[in-house]
Parts: sequence; structure tokens; C-alpha cells
Amino acid sequence: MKIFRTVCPRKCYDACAMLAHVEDGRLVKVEGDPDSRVTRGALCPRADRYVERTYHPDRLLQPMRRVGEAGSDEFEPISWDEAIEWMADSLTRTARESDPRALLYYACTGHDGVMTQFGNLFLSHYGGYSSVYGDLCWPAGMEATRLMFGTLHHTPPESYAHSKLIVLWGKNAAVTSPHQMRFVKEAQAEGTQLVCVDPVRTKTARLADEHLAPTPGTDGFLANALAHVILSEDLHDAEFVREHVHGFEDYRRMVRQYEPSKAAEVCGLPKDTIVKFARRLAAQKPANLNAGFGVQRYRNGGQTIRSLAALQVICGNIGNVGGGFDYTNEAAFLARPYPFKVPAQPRVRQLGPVSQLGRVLLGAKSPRIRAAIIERANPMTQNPFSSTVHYALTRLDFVCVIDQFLTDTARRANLVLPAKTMFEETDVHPGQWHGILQIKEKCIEPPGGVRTEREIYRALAEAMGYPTDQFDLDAEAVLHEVLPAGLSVKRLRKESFDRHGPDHVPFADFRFRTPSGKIELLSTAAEISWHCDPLPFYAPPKESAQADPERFKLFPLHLLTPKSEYRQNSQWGNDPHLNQAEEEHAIRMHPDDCVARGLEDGQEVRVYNDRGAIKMPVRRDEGVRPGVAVVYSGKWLSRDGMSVNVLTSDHVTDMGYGATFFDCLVEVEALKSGTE
Ligand SMILES: Nc1nc2c(c(=O)[nH]1)N[C@H]1C(S)=C(S)[C@@H](COP(=O)(O)OP(=O)(O)OC[C@H]3O[C@@H](n4cnc5c(=O)[nH]c(N)nc54)[C@H](O)[C@@H]3O)O[C@H]1N2
Ligand SMILES: Nc1nc2c(c(=O)[nH]1)N[C@H]1C(S)=C(S)[C@@H](COP(=O)(O)OP(=O)(O)OC[C@H]3O[C@@H](n4cnc5c(=O)[nH]c(N)nc54)[C@H](O)[C@@H]3O)O[C@H]1N2
Ligand SMILES: [Mo]
Repeated sequence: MKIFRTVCPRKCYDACAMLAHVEDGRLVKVEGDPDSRVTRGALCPRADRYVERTYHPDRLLQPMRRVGEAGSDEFEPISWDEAIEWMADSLTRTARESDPRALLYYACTGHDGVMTQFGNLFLSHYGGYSSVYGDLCWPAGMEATRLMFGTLHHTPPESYAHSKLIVLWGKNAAVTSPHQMRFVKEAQAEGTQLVCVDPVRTKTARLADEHLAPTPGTDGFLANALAHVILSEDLHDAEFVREHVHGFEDYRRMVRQYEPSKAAEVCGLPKDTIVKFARRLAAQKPANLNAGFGVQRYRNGGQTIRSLAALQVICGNIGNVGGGFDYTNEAAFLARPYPFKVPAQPRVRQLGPVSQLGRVLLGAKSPRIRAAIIERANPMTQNPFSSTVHYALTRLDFVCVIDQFLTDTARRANLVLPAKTMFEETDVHPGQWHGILQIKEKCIEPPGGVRTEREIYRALAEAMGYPTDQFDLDAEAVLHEVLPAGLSVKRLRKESFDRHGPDHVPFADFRFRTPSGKIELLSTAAEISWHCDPLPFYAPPKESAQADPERFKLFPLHLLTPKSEYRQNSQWGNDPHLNQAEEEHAIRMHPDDCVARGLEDGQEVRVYNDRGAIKMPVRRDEGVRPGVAVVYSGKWLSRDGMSVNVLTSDHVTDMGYGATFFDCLVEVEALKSGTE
């Protein structure tokens, strides 16, 4: 038996440190690494299923050619030689008859790491490609945090022990960052108070001392109203603001208009609750405020995060032990790109924001998109307004998907190539919560017939007559170049790398890499870069009663589609054990909203708007705010008969080119008998 230290490479907060047990070349057990300071020997329910995932009977083990219609599971196995020849022919024809930019290269976050760069090396030789910009996940909040503080610092997990108050705002840490939640609970046991702000009484909200459930997308208004109370009652930290803040007087003038009585109306919370929460924020110092990604999946997401961060600024909760505004960790970007030598930079055509993948593919002209390579991504289920992705993919001449399973996206490919798992290639991976860089060690060989992406692109380069020497670089050689200065692979094998350590206090030196060198409540850069107001004024979400009363009349429910505890986006959606562990897959609504529509508990309903419709049972749930409906995302069209993203909007966030998954209105009705 051999034991390897490794780390979960999903796009996830926790990046769990794991020990992989291997016997006779086979992975037999995966457990949490007890030596990790932050994940401390525990795994989430998904990582606990890595052995089963690796040897899942549905895992793809050889290249497959689709013989049935798009969406079906009719594929036949072909040899690697045939697959590579077909792919090389298709790409050569695309470039010859049209332009290299008639090829779409699309990768998402199914597997992070630095060994994912070989696709780009191949495309440099190919000469060009089309792409989309932005990100489905976190960019509005990242941009907002950067505009205000200059960098994305994050407090270390240990700092909660010093906080009097922790606010988890639009973050369901008990589900999406369970190891963080352990630290929160430990602090609570010592007297720290936890406030959770979420329209839904989530697992996290149930653990909180206070839960505020505002109307979705109105948090910016709420935060500005809290600031109104804090400033009008002179509860702010005047000295901190004088020393370290740019634009305070403008901000103070701005928040005057956000009266708590107005906020009560807009956010649907009692005025008294708002006033009390404001006083609490100012009084219970040091306080940590952690904004989740959920709160920025709206058109107004960036400005909302700026309003949230501003609260910590005016209360002087920046640079102090136990304080801090947390969003994500700049350490997530510790590794640099590998300096490949390429004949010329590829000509990249940016088609548009990733949230509009389907729309921009359909609209691309001169050249139109003819072919696509998709890896580490499942846009058929994960991208918003997914019916547009469906139309776009089925119109292409050639689609190659590299994945471990026959996902909804893979079913629309002409050619599917089997992908390696995390245990089959060495790489490094940082955590976006704790920021610790860990080695992900290769511990087993890929099963016969499976190649790493690097090997796939190498074979393709060879078939197309490109030089292959750089594709032969192994993981150690790549890591050697991309790791932060002074850090070696050898050292990383012995211990993980934490740039700051457990006692780190972000911004303790009060130096901010912003244009003014101070915290920018007033940001000219926001205006120049994003045409946003330099102050964090509130604008309603695009799909709301305030912004679009006509739409609201037709579709009066806010649909939230957050993460399930039992899937990683769409991953593990094919795990029978986890599917069983999840509560029934249903749309959850407040009993009043069910009664108003004559819906019985458990009844089949149709959830619809002008983009699409799905059907599923409804569950009456007191924990969901009236006017809101909740469906966990990540179900598979091919397995579960529906993907919630046929309903979601493909608008773009106010900054960072993010997606607006939760900025989505729907209506729900009883399924009439005989309706499909
Ligand atoms: N409605 C709704 N939609 C959402 C969200 C939401 O909250 N609500 N969240 C959004 C967010 S935050 C994100 S990050 C995106 C994620 O979107 P995606 O990254 O597209 O989705 P995933 O389901 O994580 O995984 C993509 C695929 O990668 C494959 N994969 C895993 N490892 C490897 C590998 O080593 N090589 C290759 N080639 N493939 C591999 C998996 O099998 C999986 O099919 O989804 C977004 N979609
Ligand atoms: N179990 C599990 N964990 C995961 C993932 C997974 O798929 N499964 N995916 C990982 C990834 S890719 C990501 S991006 C992270 C995201 O993890 P989180 O940061 O927790 O973000 P979300 O799950 O998108 O949303 C969090 C909460 O925001 C709430 N919310 C929605 N709208 C609003 C609003 O207007 N105001 C407020 N205050 N709250 C609102 C939702 O009800 C939800 O409970 O999780 C990571 N961890
Ligand atoms: Mo994400």
C-alpha cells in the first residue's frame, strides 16, 4: 500500500487536502489529510466518493464517435489513431476553408490546475481560435473587491477566533465551504455571534444566531441603508475613515437617500431589524464580513459587493485582528502561466461574454463558428439560457468534447475523448478560501485508453505537423517554471505553501494598491472600466418588480438555483449514492405562494418563463422567503429530464463580465394532466 498526499482540484473554496491510498496500482481509499491546518482530516460528501467516481462504470475509457442524433447516447468506440486523424482533418479543413478563428475553444472549471495549458500551446501553432471572456463564477465580486482595496486579501481561517461577530452574506458555507464552517462553529462555541443574510433559510442560516432574508438582489440597498443608520448615528470609525478612505464624504452624502424605512420596503425586511443590525455591525467589533458568490450573480452584483465591503470600511473593520472583508483569496492565482515558446501569438477572436455563450456562437460571422473543442466544461447544463447553447452546438460541423463521462454536452459532440482524473496527473492547486497551495500528486496510471489533455494535444500537434518538444514537458518541468519564486516541487511535496500563515492580518500595513493608495469608496476606476457610478449606488436587478414591472406581472417569482451539497456543479450528478442522499429534487416555495397557486405539497408543477420550462414536484417550505423559489443546480438533462439553466438569464454583471444566474424571474403552475 502506498499513500500519496494530494488535493481536490475542483473550483471550490476548500481545496481539501487528501491522502490517496493505492494498492497494486489501484486507488482503494481517499481520506482527509489530518495534517492539513485548515481542512483537518475531513472531506466533503463528494470527495468522499472519489474512488467510486474514478472507477464509475460509466467512465469513458476510449474515444467515441456519435452515431445517433445529438443528445442520444448512441456512440461507438473508435481507436485513438482514428480519433486524432479525424480531429486533425476537421481542424485543418476549418482553417483552410475558413479561418482558424472558426474554431471555438471552450474550457471551464471542471478541473483547475496549471497542466491545463497545453490546449493553448496547441492553438498557438494552429494560429488562432475564437473564445469568450469573463467567467460564470465570481468575477463581479472580484472586480468590486479589487476596485475598493486594490487586492483580494482573505483572512486566514484561524482569525475567526478573534471575531466578536461573523457575517456570512450570500454564502452557504455549511454546504459550499464546510471546513470554513467548522472554524465558524468553533468561534461560535467561544461566544462569537453569526449572522447570515440569505433569502433562504439554508443549512448555514439554521446555524446562525440571526438570519436576515431580504428580497433577492436588493442587498446593495440593504447595505447602503445599514450605512445610513451607522453614519447618521455617528457609530462609524471616524479616525479610520479619515486616515485610510478615499471618497468618504461623497459616500456619506450618497447613503443619506437610503433610509431604513425605504429599505424595509425594497428589501422586504422590518425597519427595526435593519436598524438593529446596523447598530450591531458597528458595536460588535472586531467583525468579519464574508460575502459569498451568490450575492453577485445579479446584474447589480459588483455594486452590491462594493456596498457590502463599504460597511466594513466605515466600521474600521479592515486591517484589525478578527475583522476583515473576505470574498476570495488572491493566492488562488499564485502559479504563473508557463512561458511556452510559440511561433507567434495566436489570433484570438473574443466573441462576447461567457454568460452569452450560446447567443454569441449563433451570432458569430466572418467567419462563422464551424468547429469546437470543449474541455473541463459542461455548458449544456451549466451555462445560463442553455437552450441557446444547445442550438449553437447542434449547428456546428464538428464538436470534440474531452470529459470523463458522457455528459449532456458530450452527447452533443461528434467526437468524445476520455479524460484523466485528478489521480492520474501531477499538478498544483490553490484554495480560494484558505489560499494554501498544495501538490496534487499523480498516484495511479490512467486506465488503458485514457490520455491526459497534454498527451491528446501532443498527438494532435504531431498529426498536424507542429513541433512537439514542448508537449513532452512533464509536470515537474512545468511546475518548476510556474511556482512562486523560491518554491520548489520538492518542497511542495513535503509541505503545502502558505504565503501568509495563520496569524496574517490582511491590510495590517494599511497600504492599498488602488489609484489613490487608500480604500476607495469613490472609485473613478469603476466608472472608467465599467461605466458604473463611482459610488456604490443601488440599481435593482434586471429581472425585478422595480426594473421590469411588466415581466414581474408575468413571472412573479425570483428563482434561485444555488449549489447542492451532493454535486459539484454538474459533477457527481451521476453518483447513485449521492443522488439518494440528496433530498428529493423539487422546487421549494413558501406555503403562501403554493396556496396562492393552488399547489399541493409534492404535486408536479411546471416552472416557466419566456426562455424555457421544466417540470418537477413542488415542496412547501417555510424556510423560503415568499416570492422566491429554489431549485438546486447541476442536474443532468439526460438523466433527470431537465436542467434548470433553460430558465436562467444570460445577462451580464455590471462589472467583471460575470453571469446573472439568480437574476431570474419565473412562474409556477400546476401541471395539467396530459401536458408534457
Ligand atoms: N443555475 C446555475 N448554474 C450555474 C451556477 C449556479 O450557481 N446556478 N454556478 C456556476 C458556477 S459558479 C460555475 S463555477 C460553473 C461550472 O461550470 P462547469 O465547469 O462547466 O461545470 P462542472 O459541472 O463543474 O464540470 C465540467 C466538466 O468537467 C469534467 N472534468 C472534470 N475533470 C476533468 C479533467 O481533468 N479533464 C477534463 N477534460 N474534464 C474534466 C467533469 O466531468 C464535468 O463534466 O457553473 C455555473 N452554473
Ligand atoms: N457542495 C458544493 N460546494 C461547492 C460547489 C458545489 O457545486 N457544491 N461549487 C463551488 C463553486 S464553483 C462555487 S462558485 C461556490 C459558491 O458558493 P457560495 O459562495 O456559497 O455561493 P452560491 O451557492 O452560489 O450562493 C450562496 C447563497 O446565496 C444565496 N443568495 C442568492 N441570492 C441572494 C441574494 O440576493 N442575497 C443574498 N444575501 N443571498 C442570496 C443563495 O440562497 C445561497 O444560499 O461553491 C463551491 N462549493
Ligand atoms: Mo463557481
